[in-house]
Amino acid sequence: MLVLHSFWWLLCALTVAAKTHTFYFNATYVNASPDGTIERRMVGINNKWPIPTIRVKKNDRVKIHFTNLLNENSSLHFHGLFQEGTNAMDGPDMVTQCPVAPGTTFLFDFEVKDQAGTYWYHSHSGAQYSDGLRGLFIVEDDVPLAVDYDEEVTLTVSDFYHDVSGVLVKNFMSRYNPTGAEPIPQNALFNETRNASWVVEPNKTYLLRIANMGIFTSQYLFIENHNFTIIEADGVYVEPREVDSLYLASAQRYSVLVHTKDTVDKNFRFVNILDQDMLDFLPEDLEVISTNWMVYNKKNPLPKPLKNDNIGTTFQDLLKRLNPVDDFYLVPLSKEKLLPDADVVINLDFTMEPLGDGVTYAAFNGISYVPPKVPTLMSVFSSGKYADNSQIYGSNTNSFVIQPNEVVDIVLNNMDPGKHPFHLHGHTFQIISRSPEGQDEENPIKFDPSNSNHTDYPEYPMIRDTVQVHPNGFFVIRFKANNPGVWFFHCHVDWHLEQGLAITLIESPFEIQKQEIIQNHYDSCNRTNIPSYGNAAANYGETKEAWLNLEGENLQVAPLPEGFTQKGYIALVLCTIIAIYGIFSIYKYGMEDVTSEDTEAMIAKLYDILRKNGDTVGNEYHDEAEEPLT
Ligand SMILES: *[C@@H]1O[C@H](CO)[C@@H](O)[C@H](O)[C@H]1NC(C)=O
Ligand SMILES: *[C@@H]1O[C@H](CO)[C@@H](O)[C@H](O)[C@H]1NC(C)=O
Ligand SMILES: *[C@@H]1O[C@H](CO)[C@@H](O)[C@H](O)[C@H]1NC(C)=O
Ligand SMILES: *[C@@H]1O[C@H](CO)[C@@H](O)[C@H](O)[C@H]1NC(C)=O
Ligand SMILES: *[C@@H]1O[C@H](CO)[C@@H](O)[C@H](O)[C@H]1NC(C)=O
Ligand SMILES: *[C@@H]1O[C@H](CO)[C@@H](O)[C@H](O)[C@H]1NC(C)=O
Ligand SMILES: *[C@@H]1O[C@H](CO)[C@@H](O)[C@H](O)[C@H]1NC(C)=O
Ligand SMILES: *[C@@H]1O[C@H](CO)[C@@H](O)[C@H](O)[C@H]1NC(C)=O
Ligand SMILES: [Cu+2]
Repeated sequence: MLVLHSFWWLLCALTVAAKTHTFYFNATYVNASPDGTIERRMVGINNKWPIPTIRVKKNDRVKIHFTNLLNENSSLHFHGLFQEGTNAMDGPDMVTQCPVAPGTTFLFDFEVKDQAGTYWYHSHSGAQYSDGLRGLFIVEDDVPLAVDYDEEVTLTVSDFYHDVSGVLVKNFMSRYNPTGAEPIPQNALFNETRNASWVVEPNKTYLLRIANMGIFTSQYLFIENHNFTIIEADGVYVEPREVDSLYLASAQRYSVLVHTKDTVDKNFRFVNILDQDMLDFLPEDLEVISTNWMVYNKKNPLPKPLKNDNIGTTFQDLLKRLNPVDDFYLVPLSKEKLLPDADVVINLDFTMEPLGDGVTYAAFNGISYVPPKVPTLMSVFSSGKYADNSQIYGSNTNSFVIQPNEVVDIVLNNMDPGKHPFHLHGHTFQIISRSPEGQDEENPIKFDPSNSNHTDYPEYPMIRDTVQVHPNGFFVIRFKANNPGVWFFHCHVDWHLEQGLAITLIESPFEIQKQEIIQNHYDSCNRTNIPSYGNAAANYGETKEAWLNLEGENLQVAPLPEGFTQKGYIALVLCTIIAIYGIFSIYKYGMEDVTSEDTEAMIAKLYDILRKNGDTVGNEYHDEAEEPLT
């Protein structure tokens, strides 16, 4: 009887503890000057920017009445939250829902359930989060952390553009950008500003929750003469690891402990640095180093900002002195063992190339993701017994159907010389293999399935929700299909997502059908004039044939004509550009003024690509090209 009593008491306590947090969020335009150089229009919430940090406890319920008062579509995604049983609340446009149209309200309503750590939320409509619709989402654990600390502090880093995302995407996805060069940010931000001071007390241990909310660039982060002890990555507790710096790709998070010194006689630099390897060219006026300060005593002077020309050494040497952790070697505190061999292996070869409209697209196995006519989750709900046929989700959505509890490997071969952080919605995953950077662009390091066995893989692989692949290298990630839902897997460089670098996992479709999809979803589709019934082409009928009929579906642009190589295409555009030198403003990407050095750097880069491949720049491409490109 006594035992029973305490059981009920405990249950009661747990039930009482789970709280509902209700928010009324109006998405509104706000003028702000994050980097202190220009004022621009940001996307804020309730007329404020930066947007609020959401802080809840494990098992709490969250209700966000999200009203779009912008003149563009919007949405919210809660990055890293599993949305167990509430797939419809995950947020990405055309994957789990229709966009939230201007003037309408969408209710995001879900329980956080059994997960805790540092997460974030952001728009999942186009590249809109680069306009500022991005904030932290912290889930506190219901038990105290195993580590001791005195105070918790949050910190975000991000990249900042002077232009709004719509303009950036238009210039980026253009035939006049033949190498697919991504927009170059104008500044690196620290806590959404620059030149910030973090005032600390001596002899204290701080828990810093850190997120890279940038849209493109990975960043290095360090405090002079202080170390970080990593205890969490992407919501996964890890065995404590002391490092002198961090490297955060877009969307990655860490919790670290920082112990302050006993004395207050000096202040220190707190520095975040854009990974300039990711930038296709370096404008003269771009400061990749952002200096902020850890302030022990306001009366003492702040050390000078680090600049390329005053670091007493070269920038590359500065980076060489840093030893950020290689996240492959972090060990989850849970000591979760390597999952058994995969039941399903999804092989993805990733390339970038121009298609027939001259725009550079990203593709997995030659297929560039194009959103379907019906959000994929709506197709699951409307297709009944045909929901486990991957074909109904379209030929351009890279859709894969997964059965309950299957172990899935995603093998990603990066045939591109860039770094890319990949994110899987609805899951964390084990990183079971990752190659170093490939040195030969013509021969990327590919995963060799015949040369892999258990002993090659870590016993306790690192687990997280966003992982970067090295240039011309590969990774293999593994997870168990224990969370029914339509889950997006995509590069978190949103410029690349715009280029189509995504796949769709339809995990346990018949289990998804048992979930709820609220009327609000259908209203959103109605307001955006998007059908909410049918296959990827919005076709349906009584028969299987009707569901397999994809006539009218959205497809990628046709390829460049036969015989047209990428190099040839670049040469063509280069000729055109040189001919019409004056229109170089298309490369400015929002810089106030384009110096001729920038222009020359871009031309040099284009020439370099051609030379490296032994081609010469000639006129021979002109004639054939005129036709297919207009
Ligand atoms: C940071 O410092 C730079 C250089 O002094 C200045 O141009 C900029 O306006 C400052 N930004 C902010 C947000 O304080
Ligand atoms: C959101 O906007 C509506 C309409 O302008 C207004 O009535 C409401 O008070 C706003 N809500 C908040 C939380 O600012
Ligand atoms: C919102 O999305 C729909 C569907 O893609 C589109 O037709 C509509 O033009 C968009 N609305 C705005 C304001 O961009
Ligand atoms: C970053 O900003 C948050 C919110 O304003 C603040 O609480 C926190 O102390 C700041 N972090 C640092 C390191 O200054
Ligand atoms: C620092 O704090 C610890 C624990 O609070 C204390 O034992 C120690 O004496 C302090 N050291 C100094 C130099 O204040
Ligand atoms: C930081 O960690 C490194 C390696 O663990 C160690 O050698 C160094 O002394 C530490 N530095 C500080 C300031 O604690
Ligand atoms: C399996 O891995 C071990 C350790 O790396 C290696 O020695 C062995 O040759 C591998 N076996 C196969 C069949 O690849
Ligand atoms: C939206 O709702 C109206 C009224 O119920 C209906 O007539 C219309 O067909 C719907 N539009 C779409 C795209 O579903
Ligand atoms: Cu990418």
